[in-house]
Amino acid sequence: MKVTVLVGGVGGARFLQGARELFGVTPFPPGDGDDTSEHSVTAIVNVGDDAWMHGVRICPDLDTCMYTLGGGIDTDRGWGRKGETWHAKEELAAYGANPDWFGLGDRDLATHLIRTQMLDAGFALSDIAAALCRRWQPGVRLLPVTDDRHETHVVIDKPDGEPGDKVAIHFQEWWVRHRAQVRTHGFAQVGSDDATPAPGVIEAITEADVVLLAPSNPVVSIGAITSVPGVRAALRRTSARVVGVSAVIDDKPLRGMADECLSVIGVGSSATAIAAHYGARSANGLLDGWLVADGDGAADGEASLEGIAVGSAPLLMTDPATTADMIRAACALVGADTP
Ligand code: FO1
Repeated sequence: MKVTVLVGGVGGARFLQGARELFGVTPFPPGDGDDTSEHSVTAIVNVGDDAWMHGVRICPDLDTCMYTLGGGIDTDRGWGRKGETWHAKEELAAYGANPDWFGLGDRDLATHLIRTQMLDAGFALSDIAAALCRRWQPGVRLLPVTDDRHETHVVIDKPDGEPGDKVAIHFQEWWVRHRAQVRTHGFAQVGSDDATPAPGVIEAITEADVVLLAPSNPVVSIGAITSVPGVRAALRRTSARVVGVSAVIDDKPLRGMADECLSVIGVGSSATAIAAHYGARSANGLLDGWLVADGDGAADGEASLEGIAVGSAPLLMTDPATTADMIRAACALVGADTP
């Protein structure tokens, strides 16, 4: 089977651990002769969180997936490297260098330095991701949704401004510095006006046997991915079945601030509201199937989910085997056989 997964950061990485477990994929990139599995898993990864800081390019969702699948992640934080030290961050702060609110780890810094050097040498982000993965061997192919700049910026009330004054800040500042605790008016993808899908992204969608939307943030992860021109159209025309997994349990997000993001765009934080937001493929939306947590409302097939096969399963990704069961249930919803 060819499996394609749209993912963001922490939740997406855990979901990919389950996909790797279920489909038994061997280390990528293919062609090294050691790719013996009959299945392949390609992750289309959000780049909206990406940022230039202290002169290096940071790609949080790509790195979180790479480190998690490669065994280098700090499992308590869910991001950055285990065994991390923060000397460079402390030294930068001692010079008064900004930003001082972002956790730039010493081990993590090496990844950003390699990536920045390769960008400066003219390599595309997707080539850089493949090169970094030769070290980490994630087993899943990690593809940035675009090689172009497509950052998520957030429109907020201007701090210390006049009433009504607004300013746009980078998603990382909103997420890390402000923890979303500022009046927020909207999100915008900033970068190249003509961002295009990275090489292999459209094929990964149109040639898949099944496409999964991971239980990542529906707005700043799945939404940012599908905002890249061409991606939504590919999802609508693929012969694969497209099934999403709810990012909430008991209508509350598991991590991150999905509820904060959803309320900004006027979407409720329930499994039903998120599915209605994604829409049914039969009605110009994204979904053929929608897996919700046991007990969440959408399981009784509310009218707003017309055209979407809805099912329920335990959604807490406590370990790869449990996540594999969840993915098996999601695929079964749309008649996609799994091992
Ligand atoms: N998240 C935080 O909450 N605080 C941080 O200081 C922080 C630093 C950081 C450094 C590298 C990296 O790859 C991720 C980092 N994250 C941090 C997570 C990052 O903000 C992600 O964008 C979110 O986890 C959303 O996916």
